[in-house]
Amino acid sequence: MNPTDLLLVVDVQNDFLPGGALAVPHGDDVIPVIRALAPRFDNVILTQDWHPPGHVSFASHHGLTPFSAIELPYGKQVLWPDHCVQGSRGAEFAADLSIPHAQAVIRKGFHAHTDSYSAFLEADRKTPTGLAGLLRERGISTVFLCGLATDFCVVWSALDAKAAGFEAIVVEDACRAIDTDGSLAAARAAMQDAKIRRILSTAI
Ligand code: VGL
Ligand code: ZN
Repeated sequence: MNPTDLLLVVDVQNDFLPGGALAVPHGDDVIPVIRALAPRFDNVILTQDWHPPGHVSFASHHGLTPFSAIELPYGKQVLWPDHCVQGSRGAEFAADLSIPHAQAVIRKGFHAHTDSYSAFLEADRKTPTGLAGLLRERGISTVFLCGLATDFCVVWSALDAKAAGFEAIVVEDACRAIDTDGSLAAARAAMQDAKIRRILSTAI
């Protein structure tokens, strides 16, 4: 592929797969698609959801039910089952993901009081992860996104990639959604508004 293209593989971690703490329906279906796609990119970066125990996005931290929502200083926060705890097996990449040539791993959500769906900017919408700078220094212009989950970490990362000046293209058949409380429809509308292209892996 073009040396200015990057494949961003979002959160393909055990906790988002069947049997995991925050299992995305059919989340494991993305693995063969991504395995076929990744070797075609010179540049691949993985993201890893990476929360400390007791993270502010965990329902258990608030004594509330998972998939409810609260207002935090930075806005609405959906509350999740405890997931992707730093160093846990659930936080590890899917064993059969196998992308040996991936060049970097961007961990996110490691600040106790702030979530980060986006690989670029935390949920306070101020704190950068450093990914935009990394991509700029490396001369990347187009970010292809795949992984989990379409309606949270993939869409937020795509919107922020676009806002940071990169072309953002979501590879739809290489993503799966959580779809809670209308989140998938909202994600699709947001991508359309932001003119983020959605393609199938067969078109690459
Ligand atoms: C994600 C919910 C909570 C994701 C991460 O990877 O989409 N969703 N943490
Ligand atoms: Zn998370």
